[in-house]
Amino acid sequence: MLGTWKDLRPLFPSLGTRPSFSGDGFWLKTVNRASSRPLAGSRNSRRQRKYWLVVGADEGGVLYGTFALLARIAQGQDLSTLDDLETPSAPIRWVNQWDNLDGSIERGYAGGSIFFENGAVRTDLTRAREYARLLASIGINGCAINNVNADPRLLQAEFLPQLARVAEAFRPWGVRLAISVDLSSPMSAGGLKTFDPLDPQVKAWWQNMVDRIYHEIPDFGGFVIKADSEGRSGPSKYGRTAADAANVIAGALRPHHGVMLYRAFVYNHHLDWHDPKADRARAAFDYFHPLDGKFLDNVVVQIKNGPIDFQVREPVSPLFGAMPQTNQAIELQVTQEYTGQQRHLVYLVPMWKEVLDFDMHVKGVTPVKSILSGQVWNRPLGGYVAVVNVGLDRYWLGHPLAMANLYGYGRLAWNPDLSAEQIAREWTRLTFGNDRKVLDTITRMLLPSWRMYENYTGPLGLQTLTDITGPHYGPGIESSENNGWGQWHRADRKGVGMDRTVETGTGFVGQYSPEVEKKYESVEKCPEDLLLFMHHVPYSFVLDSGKTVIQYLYDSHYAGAEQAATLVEEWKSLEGLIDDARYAEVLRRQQYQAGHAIVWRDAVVDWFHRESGIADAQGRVGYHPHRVEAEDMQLSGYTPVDVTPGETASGGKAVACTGQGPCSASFKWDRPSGTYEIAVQYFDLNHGASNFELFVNDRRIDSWAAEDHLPSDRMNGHTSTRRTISSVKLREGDVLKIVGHPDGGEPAPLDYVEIAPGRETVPFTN
Ligand code: GCV
Repeated sequence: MLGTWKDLRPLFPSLGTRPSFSGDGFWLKTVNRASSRPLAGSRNSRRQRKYWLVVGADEGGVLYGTFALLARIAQGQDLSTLDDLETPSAPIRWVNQWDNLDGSIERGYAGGSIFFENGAVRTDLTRAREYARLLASIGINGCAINNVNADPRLLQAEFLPQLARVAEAFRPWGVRLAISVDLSSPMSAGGLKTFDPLDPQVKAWWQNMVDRIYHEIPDFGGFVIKADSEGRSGPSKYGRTAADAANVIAGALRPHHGVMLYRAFVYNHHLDWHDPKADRARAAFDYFHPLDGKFLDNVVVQIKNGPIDFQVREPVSPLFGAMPQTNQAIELQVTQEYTGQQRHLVYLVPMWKEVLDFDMHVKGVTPVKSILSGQVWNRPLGGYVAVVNVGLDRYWLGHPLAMANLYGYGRLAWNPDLSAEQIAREWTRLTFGNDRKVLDTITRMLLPSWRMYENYTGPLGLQTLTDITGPHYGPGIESSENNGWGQWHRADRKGVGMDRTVETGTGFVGQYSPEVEKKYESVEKCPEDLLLFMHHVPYSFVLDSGKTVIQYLYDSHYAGAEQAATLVEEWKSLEGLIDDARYAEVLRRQQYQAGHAIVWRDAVVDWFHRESGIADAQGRVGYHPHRVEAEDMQLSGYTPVDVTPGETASGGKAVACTGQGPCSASFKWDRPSGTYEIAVQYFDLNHGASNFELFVNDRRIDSWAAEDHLPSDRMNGHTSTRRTISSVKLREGDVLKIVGHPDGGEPAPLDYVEIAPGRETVPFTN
């Protein structure tokens, strides 16, 4: 039986006094109650009936309690005696979508928007409805549907009825609609001459706008604001603060119970990289800390988990410990912008757990999670926001296993004490059923995947060594340097890492409480996985393991690429236990990841090798005995080209078929006969769909199309892709030939062929 406490208590007096649950909380309880009808065959005794009760603290609680009961049933849990009382950890449990009105999604990797197309809200909101149900099933209660780089058109009169349609789709699932707004809207959408928040006309404009929204959407959630950040307009234009701006709008929202989430992602992206004291990591604290206590009670400052920008590893933002008189929400990123864009399996829950459990030491034991819940400083509001960016893709996020992150986010927002493993297991059961092997294998794939990705993309606190001025996907080690964006790792010929100490560096470390500062300030005490975030050290610096920093960089990249390959084997062991469509889709992505991890590995180790001039003690870097470079093959039609950055192609070069084609590249196999695995490394640009054929002598043994949509139209670390052909019998003297057929301006580019004796190699005679 489902109902609120108010409804159910009179029917079940045995429930006793009201339990301690509140907002959105629930109680799952089994009770026995005498039925009103006597038992068949007995005149006196009354039938005892067992009831499963979903008792909500309020209506939201009934909804979440029902999902919780369904989840227990789906996981095959024992329901004979239920007594489970839950209250969510925090009132704000929102998601943000960075959808644009034209239907694209900023940092979205799973198809177009489920909300917008062609400048308007989509006519068909089926997916939006399904999304709301999905969000409700994991306890989410708010969704801002448009990009924080907000389009002012959203506040035009004709848009309101369209937004009301989305709110209607959300409503049955308790998800409140929110939108991101641009602070200059009074000018751009309202025709005023200013958007100075303290101008009375501007204030009146916001009030009027908010009232109109609530007239159409009475349960509207509120606004998200990105201002003075990455070129967005903001209060600084008028010498005003974030608090001035936030409060004017929050004041308008307050009578309607709406909230304002003001993002702390405010920084100068034109920093002077020559200045050793300049530091983007300092920005949020420097800007917001002095504003503590100045925000209205329905303003929540939305703080990214780290001080930079969703890197593979960052320290916790010091701002969490610095605003006792301000409501705070953490902003996490489900969409894997810097963590493989859902082409790489990266289960982020272990990372988020580290952040939420991190003790800020600001008032006794103060983990971030208890600051967010409002507990530490008795704040009325606070909580969680995640940038999700689901799209029209059939699996919502592209990679079917990436949904473990969305599920995990919701579960942590509800209860941050859950473990990463428990969440992985729950999700796997609910998604793929209760088969033991499936459960254990997928859990085993998910749990180490973040560390694995870190190993091959930027360990020791280097942050993701990606192309930061490009799509944030493949390797681009140097792109972090010599520009104003401030994602510096300061690697030079002698050493690596950014000195953020108080003593000699930027002073960032001093933004933490004294206990935390002490730990980070000292190069000896600093946790090694953040060493290079906090300190600049010579490559010869010796770590606890006894390895030098440079050797660690080499080793972790080799280890990471090897680990990524194991995911393929793990997944293959589930063939027949997973439906064909999802099996094939995950396999394709894991095989791709295994190949791209090698691209990452080679680019990073080559770059550091070149920069430091220090050899790999294990002799692997720059030594590829099983590779045949395309530029060294016998070429017909193909011409050698330089690849930029050089470390993203083997030997810095590839070959391209720039004419009509087809072109070919061939070489003679002069090694022992045997059965081998052949890897062909090529570039798959986001335009065209070149075709490749692989021949042994005149026998075609494989063909494929380069038809993926990787985020670049050039040959580089974003587009370098590996095709692996197993169990190929080669005889000494055989000629291997790759024929490339260019298409749509994509010149069937080839980097190398690698034929390694591996697990598959068995002696072959005859
Ligand atoms: C929506 C990073 C992303 C941007 C994003 C920004 C933000 O810089 O690369 O795409 O903009 O963060 O969070 O506002």
